[in-house]
Amino acid sequence: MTNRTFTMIKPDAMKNGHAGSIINHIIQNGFKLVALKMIGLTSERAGQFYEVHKERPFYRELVDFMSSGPIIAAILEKDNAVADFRKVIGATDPSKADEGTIRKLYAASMGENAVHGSDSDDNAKIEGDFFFSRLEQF
Ligand code: 3AN
Repeated sequence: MTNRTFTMIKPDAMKNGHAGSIINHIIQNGFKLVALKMIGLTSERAGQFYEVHKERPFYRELVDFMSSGPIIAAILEKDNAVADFRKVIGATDPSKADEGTIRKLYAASMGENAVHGSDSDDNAKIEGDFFFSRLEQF
């Protein structure tokens, strides 16, 4: 599957009231929603999701943050979805993100950076399946 990616609207953007604007921004950039849910991650589930970053110094901070409030998880469809969505969200560090990107518009810091976007087709599939059953993926 090369035309899908996975995203989360993170707790900072949810708390700051940016969820609606971010979903609209995503749709306006040509992505179609094929799965969507609002969900609270426990620290255990957040830890599993970010398992690949387990050895990084920011892992605990990241898990605590991602379990600090509800998120919106979604699967998005578009040609070249993974790469195009990374362009739409901007750099991991919002201060380095290009003008008009979601992180430039809505994120405050490297840790609390408003949105997640998968970094490969394989991870998009793994991450989408982490949140959505087959019946929830349209
Ligand atoms: P991206 O989300 O742009 O793919 P990754 O995969 O390097 O970035 O990092 C995953 C997540 O870990 C980021 N979205 C961010 O929330 C967090 N993170 C990355 N680097 C740092 C850091 N230096 N300090 C705190 N959190 C970080």
